Amino acid sequence: MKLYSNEISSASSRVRIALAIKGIAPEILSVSILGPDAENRQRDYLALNPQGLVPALLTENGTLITQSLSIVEYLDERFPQPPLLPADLEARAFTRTVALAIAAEIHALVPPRVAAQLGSLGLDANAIGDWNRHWIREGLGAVESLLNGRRSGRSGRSCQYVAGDTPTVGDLFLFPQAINAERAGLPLALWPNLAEVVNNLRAVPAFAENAPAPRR
Ligand SMILES: N[C@@H](CCC(=O)N[C@@H](CS)C(=O)NCC(=O)O)C(=O)O
Repeated sequence: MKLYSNEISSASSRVRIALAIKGIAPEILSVSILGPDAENRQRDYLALNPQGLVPALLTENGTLITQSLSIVEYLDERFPQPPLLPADLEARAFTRTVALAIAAEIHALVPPRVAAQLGSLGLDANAIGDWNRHWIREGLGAVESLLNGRRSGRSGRSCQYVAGDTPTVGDLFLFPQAINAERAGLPLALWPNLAEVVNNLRAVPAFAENAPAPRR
C-alpha cells in the first residue's frame, strides 16, 4: 500500500495514527498542500484523486481510497486487531459522531483551500486566523458537550478516551484537531473533558508520534 500524505495535515495524521495502532507501515508519499505550486492541485495528483486532497490510500490492487474516515474504516476491516470501533453498538455510533463532528463541522471550514479563497476575497491573515479560531472554538465546544454527556452519562463512569478505555476512531479525529486548536491560540483548558481525553492520548506513542507537524 501507499499513503499520499502531508506532515502538517491533520486529516493525514488521523490515518497515520490508525496505521501506527495497527502496526502497518505503507510507503508514505508526501504531497505538498500549501502555496501556488502545491502538488495537490497539479494535474498528476488530480488525475489520481480528483478531490485534490490528502490523505489518499492506494491499495495493492491499485484502488485509491480517499476521505480519512473511509480509509480508517477500510484499515480497521482489513486489519481487525486492535479494533478502532467499540463492540458496543451505541459506543460505535458515538465515536463516529465525534469523528464527523470534527471532520465535517470543523475541519471542512479551515483547510488551506478555504483560507486561500478567503484571502482572494480580501481577508488578511489576521481575519483568516479569527475565522479559523471561530469555527474551531464553536466546533470543539460542541464536542466538549458530547464528551461530557458520554463520560458522565448512563454508565456514570468516565472513560479514558472518546468512547471507552482504548482509542477509537473519534480519538483519531479529535487528537490532531486539538493539537491544531492549541497552535491557533485556543488552550484546551477551555474544554475540560476534551483536554483530559487529549492528555491521555498524548501518552499513547501512536498518537504522540503522528501528530500533525507545525507549519513553518
Ligand atoms: N474530508 C477530508 C478532508 C481532507 C483535507 O481537507 N485534507 C487537507 C489537508 S488536512 C488537504 O488536502 N488540503 C488541501 C487544500 O485545502 O488545498 C478527509 O477527511 O480526508
